[in-house]
Amino acid sequence: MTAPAPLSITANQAVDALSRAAALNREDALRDGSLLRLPDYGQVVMTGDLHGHRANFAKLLRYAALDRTPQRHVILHELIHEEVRPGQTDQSWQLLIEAAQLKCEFPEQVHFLQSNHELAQIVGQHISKGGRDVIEEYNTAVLYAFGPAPGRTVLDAMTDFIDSYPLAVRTPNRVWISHSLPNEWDRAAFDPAIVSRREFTRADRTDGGSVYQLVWGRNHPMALLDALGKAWDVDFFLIGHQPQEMGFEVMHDRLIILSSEHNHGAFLPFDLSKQMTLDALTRNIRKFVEVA
Ligand SMILES: [Mn+2]
Repeated sequence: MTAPAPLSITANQAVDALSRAAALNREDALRDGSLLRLPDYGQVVMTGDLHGHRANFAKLLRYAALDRTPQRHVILHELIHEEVRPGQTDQSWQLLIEAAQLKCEFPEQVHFLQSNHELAQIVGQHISKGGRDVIEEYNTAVLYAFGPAPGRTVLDAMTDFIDSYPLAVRTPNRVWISHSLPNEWDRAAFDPAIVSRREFTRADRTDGGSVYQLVWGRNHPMALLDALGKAWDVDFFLIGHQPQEMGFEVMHDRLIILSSEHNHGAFLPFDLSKQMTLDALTRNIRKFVEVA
């Protein structure tokens, strides 16, 4: 795999793309509160976490061919905070800017979902991975790339862009799409109607709040899926968040977990007009390695 060329962009161009993409997210015609309701025609491509994997992002775009397929939607989430080797810096900010540019180019087809790493970036909640503080590393990398003062304007535009993300997608053929789902033990405190709101408080977005629970949960037994399926009137759930060595996992006849941040990463395209089964969804899973 060859690494993509570094993004060549000025701070002003980055701020412009991020600000325009944020406005487009907020004005999305499909948006109902913080839920995107996809139409009953065309196709959607759900991905797993990308964590700065620009080579897989490039493959996704080649597969999706958005310019030639105007009824196809692509769902992106958890684009930032990449796994770095010692001596390297986090370059995932490049993917966030590229994705914002893509939204500007295809505003009706490209959609974002809130994720825990991106949420942490905007509430300033520190995440430690292997002794590293990923928020600190990310901010430092942006300031280094653009210079301290312009870098600060880029970071501010990134915060506003992430703030504009919806929380979930619902398809007319009864599929729920979000970064994750709340934990079973959060079920009593979690408010499924959080997705109908547009504005969130700090309490909603930090530990104990429903936005936080939606993007951070990792324990989704059958009973939880049954309860959420009723609350949201859906049959199946597509999420990311939990790393999958082989790109995906299928659970409880209702849930598929995707991950897109490595060479065995996967994504899932499906038709919005056809009745879906878990088998049909599972058969549609594609590997990035299959895409030329
Ligand atoms: Mn996550």
